[in-house]
Amino acid sequence: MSLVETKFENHVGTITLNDQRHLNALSAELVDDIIHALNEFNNSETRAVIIRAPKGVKVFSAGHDVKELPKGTVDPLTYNDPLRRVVRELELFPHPTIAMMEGTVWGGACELVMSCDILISSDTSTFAITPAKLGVPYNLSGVLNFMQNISIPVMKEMLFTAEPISASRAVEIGMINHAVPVEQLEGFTIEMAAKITRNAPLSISVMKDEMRVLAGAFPLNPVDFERIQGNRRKVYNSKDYLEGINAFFEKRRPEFKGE
Ligand code: YXS
Repeated sequence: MSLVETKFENHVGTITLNDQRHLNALSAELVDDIIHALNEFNNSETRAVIIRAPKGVKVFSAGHDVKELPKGTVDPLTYNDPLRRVVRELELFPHPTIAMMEGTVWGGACELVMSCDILISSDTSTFAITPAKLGVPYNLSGVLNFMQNISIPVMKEMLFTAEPISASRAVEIGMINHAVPVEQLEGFTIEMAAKITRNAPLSISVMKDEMRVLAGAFPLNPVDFERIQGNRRKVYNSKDYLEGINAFFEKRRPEFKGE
């Protein structure tokens, strides 16, 4: 059984993440279902896709499925990690995607929604980017993704404190487009999608691709890349990484020693 529900109406596809037992944690299974749904909507009838959770949820997504994170010696965020795969699919998807967020958005789910083109949340939603809480060495393309949505000082604050920020602050800093009262969220999002569907889809598609290519046009020296990968390796081989994961499951505050 699929962990997402899909609907197609008025040229707009809707993908509802529906693994509520696991707080929509981004397991490989949920990600595969999202990617499958995106592929189904990748046709000329589609003019926009909405990604949402069921009405009334407290948690939009709890982020990466921590149970699926390796316990040391293996890079937790490789090229083929579920989060990386779904982020790439969203970035390359030719039609506009709208993240419609009710509830709290955690860790990797922040990156998932930032890989959508337009972000609309309820005014009670919060956003937390959490690698430093778990000791995870976030990867370069993920950090670049955050840089494209958040100014560097605010991004540093979010990454270093791992504390949630409110929807109103997220709008203020330009991280999301709109925060609206929860009872208006669906109508507001559908209206935004309808405005998009009335415009020229080919023009929109090419502009989306242009923005993606330009935003990602960062030259990176191979020596720097190898140095960063080596330093990331030290992080996922560290005692702190194991402590972060263990503390998560033991429901306690981690004690990091920098080792
Ligand atoms: O105790 P049981 O077995 O029922 O399990 C609990 C939680 O352990 C589990 N759970 C998760 N399992 C795997 N991956 C997760 N991300 C995850 N989050 C939660 O679900 C069961 C119910 O959780 P519980 O009792 O805490 O629910 P709650 O309603 O009191 O609180 C909801 C949350 C979302 C506030 C709370 O579950 C929470 O703080 N979850 C972790 C949020 C988080 O830090 N996510 C980041 C995941 S790591 C990630 O995304 C990237 C790798 S990174 O950090 O690098 O960006």
